[in-house]
Amino acid sequence: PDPPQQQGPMPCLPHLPLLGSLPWLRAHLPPHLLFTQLSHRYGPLYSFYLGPHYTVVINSLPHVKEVLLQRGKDFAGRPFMVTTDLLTRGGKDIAFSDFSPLWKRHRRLVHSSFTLFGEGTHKLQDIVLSAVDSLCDELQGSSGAAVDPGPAVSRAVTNVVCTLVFSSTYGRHDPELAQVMDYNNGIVETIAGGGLLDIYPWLKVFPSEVLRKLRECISVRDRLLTRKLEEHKASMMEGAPRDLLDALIQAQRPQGQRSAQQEGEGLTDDHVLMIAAETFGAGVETTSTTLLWILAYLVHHPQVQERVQKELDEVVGRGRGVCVSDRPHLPYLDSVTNEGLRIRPVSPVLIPHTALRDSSIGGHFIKCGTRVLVNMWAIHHDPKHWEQPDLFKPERFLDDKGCRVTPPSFLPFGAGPRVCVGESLARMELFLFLSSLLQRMSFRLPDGAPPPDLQGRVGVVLQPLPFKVLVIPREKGQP
Ligand code: HEM
Ligand code: PLO
Repeated sequence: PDPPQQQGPMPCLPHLPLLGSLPWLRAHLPPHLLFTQLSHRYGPLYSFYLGPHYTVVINSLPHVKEVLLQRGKDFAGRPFMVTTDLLTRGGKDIAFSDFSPLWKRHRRLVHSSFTLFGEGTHKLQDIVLSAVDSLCDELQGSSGAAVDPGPAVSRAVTNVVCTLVFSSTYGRHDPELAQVMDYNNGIVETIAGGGLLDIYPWLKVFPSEVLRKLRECISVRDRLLTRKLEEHKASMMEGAPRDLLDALIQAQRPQGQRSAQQEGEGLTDDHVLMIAAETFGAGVETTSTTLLWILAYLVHHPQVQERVQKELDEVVGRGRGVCVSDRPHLPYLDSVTNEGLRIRPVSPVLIPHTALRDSSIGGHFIKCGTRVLVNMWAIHHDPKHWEQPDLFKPERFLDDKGCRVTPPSFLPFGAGPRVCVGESLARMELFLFLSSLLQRMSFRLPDGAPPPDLQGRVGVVLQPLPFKVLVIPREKGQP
């Protein structure tokens, strides 16, 4: 049901010509915390001006439902931003592209290609399990020394996505893998550093260190991907796509199935490259960040770790590897994953949305073109929906019989027309990585080391700071 009609105008922060509300937004807090704090003063729905751009911030569940679901189509646009425009060759991707019939077709195409290459097949499971094996070897090789799991986890996740997107698997010291991880990190660092540039696009006429670095990373990415595209075009077999790149190339060609052909309409080489690059980037950053947050919380909560391992021992044992079909029987592990995604959402403020037509939120008129920021952090930490929201308590996602429950205020992948296209892929990966790791080893705080920082650092995703763990191998065979 719609929330009651609001009386009076929507609360708005003070604003000046040109600067808008920026002088009032200069807190020493990351955006999701600042927006949450402002909601205590202005209420859950308020607005401000980012320079000239009128922007509405959503901090409560009924309004989130209106914007993403009930009137999802009204709010499925994306604003123009200098950095993402560079990254995507003018919006030839999925995530940062504004709404258009072409975008819609391409989004559907990506979705169906994922089904081909992962969900529902054994392929993804095999790819993940082989990456997990090398990750386990690498972590267990630390032989009693404290290690930062970050680089090894990123490498493993990068390898999975490289296999899915362009069938490359890399050894630990492969220079191409290092190059891929390097440019990706560079983009992650700069894409959110465009703050002011994205508000005042005319600033790009001035030299900018951020834009210089971003351009450099993009050119490394483009060289690598263009080579992959040429190789794929030369070696691909009709009707037998090996990976996402093959599936996209196939959709470009007039043969293909009728539906795939229609969806592939207007799919230029630029689109193929941008979609592949984005799947790759999204696949790596989100999954590795989530895994590291969960490891950090498990080190803080050894009793949770033990309970996951007890469940694994009972359901799977230690004599064989975990597989996708074990997932329905491991509800506690799923609840730990969910609690990780709740307490530290990868994207605490979703990618900005824009109103594609005149619409309304909470009974307030919203003009076409308005920017809408969905503060998912506020929803995931709202004491109205969560008891002690700042505590890590996986049991929230289980009922008193130990069966899964998913509260409506849990939306780590967003919802509606712009919902994440990688959710089931991500969930399968998270499951296979976490279960295999915890089946084979435990993670402890090294003697004398500080516990992992849980505040993290915000960029385009909310990442944990590097931390060290002690890896303790568990016995093979039955417990
Ligand atoms: C969009 C979360 C993994 C591809 C999004 C959005 C969120 C999200 C919150 C934005 C929704 C919005 O703007 O309203 C996550 C989380 C992940 C994850 C928490 C893992 C833990 C992945 C993976 C892929 C992926 C593995 C691809 C392989 C995308 C794409 C979009 C997107 C392409 C843009 C959709 C659009 O704008 O239409 N994701 N994601 N994500 N995600 Fe994910
Ligand atoms: C990560 C760095 C890559 O080089 C480019 C890239 C593409 C897609 C982005 C991703 C980055 C960060 C996480 C994003 C994803 C699209 C959806 C996902 C923003 C910038 C989330 C969590 O919303």
